Amino acid sequence: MGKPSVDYSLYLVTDSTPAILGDRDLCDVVEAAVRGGVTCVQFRDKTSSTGDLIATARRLHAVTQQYNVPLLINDRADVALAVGCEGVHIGQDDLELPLARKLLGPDAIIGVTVSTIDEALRACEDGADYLGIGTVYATSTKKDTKNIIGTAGVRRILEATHAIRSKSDKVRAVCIGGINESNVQRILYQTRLGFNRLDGVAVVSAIVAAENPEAAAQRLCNLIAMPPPFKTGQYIASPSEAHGIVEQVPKIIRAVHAATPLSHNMTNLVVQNFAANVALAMGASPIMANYGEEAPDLCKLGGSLVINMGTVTPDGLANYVKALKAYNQAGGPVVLDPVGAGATSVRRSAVKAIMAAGYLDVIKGNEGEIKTVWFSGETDEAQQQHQQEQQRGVDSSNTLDDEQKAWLVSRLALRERNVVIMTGRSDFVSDGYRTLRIDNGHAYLGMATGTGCVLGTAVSAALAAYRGDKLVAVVAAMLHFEIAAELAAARPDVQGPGTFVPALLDELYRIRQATAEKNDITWLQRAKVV
Ligand code: 3NM
Ligand code: MG
Repeated sequence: MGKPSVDYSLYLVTDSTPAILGDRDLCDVVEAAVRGGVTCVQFRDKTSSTGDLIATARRLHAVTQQYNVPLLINDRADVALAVGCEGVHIGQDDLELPLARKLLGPDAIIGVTVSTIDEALRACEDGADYLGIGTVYATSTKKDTKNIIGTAGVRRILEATHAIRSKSDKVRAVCIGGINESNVQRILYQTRLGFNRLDGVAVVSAIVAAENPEAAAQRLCNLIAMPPPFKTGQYIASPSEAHGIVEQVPKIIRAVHAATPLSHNMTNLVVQNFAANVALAMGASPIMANYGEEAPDLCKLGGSLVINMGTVTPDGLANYVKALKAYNQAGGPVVLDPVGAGATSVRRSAVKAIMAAGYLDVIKGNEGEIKTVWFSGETDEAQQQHQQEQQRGVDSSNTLDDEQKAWLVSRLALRERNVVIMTGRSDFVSDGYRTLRIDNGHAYLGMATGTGCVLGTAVSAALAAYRGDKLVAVVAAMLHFEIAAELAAARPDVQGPGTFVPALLDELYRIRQATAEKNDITWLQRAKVV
């Protein structure tokens, strides 16, 4: 007969506990799910007797056979043998893969749960048909999971196993844990490394606990087949990229001027007024709204969102998450400013929670903040080591050289599939493929409060008005802002940081007017971008 070819795109794992299944019949739920588009079913039941397992698995197999979908049994090769279904799924503490293979034969489908690169490599070497990579996100369905690895962890495993998985008998990969309609597109998007990507996602509660499992499966199927709303035009590499990008800056400034896009700021107490004025000077329409319940309405206005963690509170975090999800769904760009990210454990976990909740088009921070964001997605050991170094003071504010900064922003952007800005005397910005250093700005920017935060607002305005190449929009906002700072500082009436701030607003406005109304872009000659 040979090994059946399996479509892993929407993989259902069952759960018979009352909290998830309710009082419904498991076979009815599975049949509805398969009708809705589930492509593979794993029967997982950790409590029933062997006799009951075999009886239920037989009924399930009758259903899945009718729809030509494979049925795998969690953990129990004996049950799979008794039923004659397509295979098993085994965890790290279950029976060993070579033994399962010996029991079930070469044509059985055997999947293995993995949460580390070592486990994944071993499963591939031992002849797994697919990897179940997890736990992506914490889930109430299974509380004894070992590692929450996020999308960054899934990527690491996909990357490390790509060569071995690509050999003649391809080893497929799905991920599991906390996947639902709100995050499935993002998880597939952020874990993808070109052609190296997941073959599907595995879910329990998103289907089994749904009121209508058929409709839920159908919606998930549709989402899996479509790109996420926040995916916009990809860049086309040009031979002189820095030059090619700077050339496009006036177009973005005119777009902001013409569109007056909404810049929705969830920001800290210190910068609200300043950020609103910067948005206005650049031609955007600011709203300072920290209450998440407003986001589902505001996101429909075609603007963008700034999440600035400067004043983080338990309430604040829930509000950020609500707004982030709303903007992701609407395709509205989101900028994260992880202010003080490494300073306290509350902020470190807030960064993790925000990153787990949605897609951030841009992450903007200083060196320490970007480092914290980076380590928040790396292994637990790497994170602990970083924290110890921070505590020992090894990691004081300026430790990376230019090359390391460029490496860090590009790797983080690649990992998150977004744009990352690291501010400093020189700013570094990257989309993972193109990495630029911007040497504009003025020392006064470091002497007035909120100048870093309002750059996030400036970036949000450009992203909202221009939905093409995100890196170009970001660089436009940075140059608009930093060259305005240079022009302001050079004015004879500016004596120091106090007189500098209002002059900065004036120059932001003047650059916009010159560019959009007089077609005068001489200011852009000051751009120092390499
Ligand atoms: N295995 P839900 S997480 C069965 O990490 C299972 O190996 C996991 O449930 C792993 O889709 C999990 O409801 C439960 O979050 C996933
Ligand atoms: Mg198991």
